[in-house]
Amino acid sequence: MHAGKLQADIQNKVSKKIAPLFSKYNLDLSSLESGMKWKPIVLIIGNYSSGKSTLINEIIGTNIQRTGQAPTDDAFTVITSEGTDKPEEVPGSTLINDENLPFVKFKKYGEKLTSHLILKNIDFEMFENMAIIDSPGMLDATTEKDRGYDYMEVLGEFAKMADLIVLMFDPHKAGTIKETYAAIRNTLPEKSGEDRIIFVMSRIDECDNISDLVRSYGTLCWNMSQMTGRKDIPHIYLTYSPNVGNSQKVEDLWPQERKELMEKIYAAPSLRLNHILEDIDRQVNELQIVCEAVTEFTTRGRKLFMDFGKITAGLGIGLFCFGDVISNSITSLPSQTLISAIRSGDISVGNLVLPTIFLVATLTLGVLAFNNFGFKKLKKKTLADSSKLVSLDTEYRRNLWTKMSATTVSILQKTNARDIWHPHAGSLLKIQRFLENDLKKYYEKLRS
Ligand SMILES: Nc1nc2c(ncn2[C@@H]2O[C@H](COP(=O)(O)OP(=O)(O)OP(=O)(O)O)[C@@H](O)[C@H]2O)c(=O)[nH]1
Ligand SMILES: [Mg+2]
Repeated sequence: MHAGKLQADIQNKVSKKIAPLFSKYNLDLSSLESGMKWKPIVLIIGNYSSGKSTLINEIIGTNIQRTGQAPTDDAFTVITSEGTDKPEEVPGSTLINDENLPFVKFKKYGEKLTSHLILKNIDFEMFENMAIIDSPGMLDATTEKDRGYDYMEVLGEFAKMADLIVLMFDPHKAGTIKETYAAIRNTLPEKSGEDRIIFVMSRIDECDNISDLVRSYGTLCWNMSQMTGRKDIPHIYLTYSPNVGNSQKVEDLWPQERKELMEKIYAAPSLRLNHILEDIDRQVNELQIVCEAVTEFTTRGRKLFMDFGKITAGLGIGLFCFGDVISNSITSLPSQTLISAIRSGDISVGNLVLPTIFLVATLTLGVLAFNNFGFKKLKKKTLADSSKLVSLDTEYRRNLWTKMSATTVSILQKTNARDIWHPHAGSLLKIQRFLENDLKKYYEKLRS
């Protein structure tokens, strides 16, 4: 199936089958929906002067971005091809108000960010189905505060949208990568986020000799192993810009992986569908665990109601049969009890009045007791140990629950006794069917 058609198909299925369930459980699907709306995105981040803009200029073949040795650029620049009939530059204030673009969510970061966001529309065929985002370079921790918006959080938001994140650094500042990585990593899907990031050490031509390069590389690996908590180091592309690098020195001495890096970037659009599916997968699994917990809670609620029901019904039947006997022995009323009427074979409607009142009153009291004591106690007990509502047998499920438990608790806090009759199990079934049938089918289509 053609990728565009498949994407439209997925989008349609999500909005029909899944979106209503997200709103039912008060979960936000907007990031997914806005992500599906637009083109594949490559995000270039890293410390200042690491060569981000130089790399972008090289890809496009013109000096669209300013470059320089000091911190040069303090804006997020989205570069893409929107068509020659569209303006060459679109300011952030327009971008954050355009519902057809995925930038509406940046409104909440305020005017300071908006004035540092811009879209550049270029006439370049490859960018018709792709956008590259150049970002302000990481500064050191003290200068970071001056931006007027939460830079790390914004970086995380951009990372969430991106199909490929190129994390660049140069040999002089190999140690500064840690914070950038931390800011983006926890915004990405648990299972596959790592695949979306590629690490690039640029400007290696500036290393005077091999030991210089090895030292920088070592610093980097050390920082990376601390960040990822893993001993294996992901591939680090060692590159320099052939346009500005000291090519005389480097040609034979240094490795050059610029070509592979470029190919990775060019191939980013093909990752888009896979990422959309991964994001859906992650968010629907989050929805599923919430729904599972709520379903379990209502099941417990119904079981408790049945227990109350059994006791109340027993008491009600007892009082229906013998309540008037007790009343007769105390007040001599009614003059003839139901039992004696049955014995004498002369039963009338009048004999049923008091027993029926007893029965109805007992049942009503039973329901009131459930609503005011039984259910409230169950709710309190459940909320005190909400993790028991779901099975947490795998690491994945435990992480999922850590992320979603607060949402679940806030849903349960709002429930009242009547909600135990809500058909949550039906929603859960729909979610499971979507994960097991629809989503699997899409993954298969993508692979074929
Ligand atoms: N020798 C050498 N210089 C490079 C290389 N790549 C970039 N430069 C130079 O390094 C400086 C910084 O490059 P930029 O592309 O502006 O870096 P940036 O990451 O965009 O920096 P900010 O926008 O400030 O965050 C410029 O003067 C470039 O000419 C390279 O591979 N080798
Ligand atoms: Mg730059």
